[in-house]
Amino acid sequence: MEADFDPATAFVPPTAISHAPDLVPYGSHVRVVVDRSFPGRTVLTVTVAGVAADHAFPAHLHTGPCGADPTASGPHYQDAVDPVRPSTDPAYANDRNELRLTLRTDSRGGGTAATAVAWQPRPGEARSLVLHAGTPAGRHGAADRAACVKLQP
Ligand SMILES: [Cu+2]
Repeated sequence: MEADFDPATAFVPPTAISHAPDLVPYGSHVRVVVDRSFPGRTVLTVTVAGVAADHAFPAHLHTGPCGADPTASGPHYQDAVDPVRPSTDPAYANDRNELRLTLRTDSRGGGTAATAVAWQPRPGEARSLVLHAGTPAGRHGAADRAACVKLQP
C-alpha cells in the first residue's frame, strides 16, 4: 500500500487522509507493508516522506475505516477483544494485544518503523493505520488523530 496524503474532502475518497496538514502535509507520502507470510505472525512496516521533521508519531492498527471524521477509524484493533469499551484494562490495552509502533522522523521529515505481533488480524476487522499527533503536539481526542491510512477496502 503506497499513497500520498490527501484532504478528507477530496472528490475521490483518498487511501491516505491527513487530518492535520501541519504535521502531515497534503502530498506527503506513506507506504505501509503488512506482511502476513509467517504463520501466526504479522509484521507491519510504515515509511513516510515529507511529514513533520524530528517528530514521533504513535501509530496503531485501528478497527474502523478512514473518513472525513477522524473518529471514523474507531478504537484500536485488539487480538483478544476487551469486553469493556473504551478499553483501558492493561490486560487488553497493551502492545502485544494491539499493534502499536512509534514512527520517528528525521530532520527532513522522513522515517520508517516496523513492529511484529504474534497474531494475524481477523479479516476485515483491522481497517486502518492511524498516525497520532503524539507529543509535543499534545492534542487530545479526535484532534490527536493526525492521519489515517486505509489498509483494505
Ligand atoms: Cu491509535
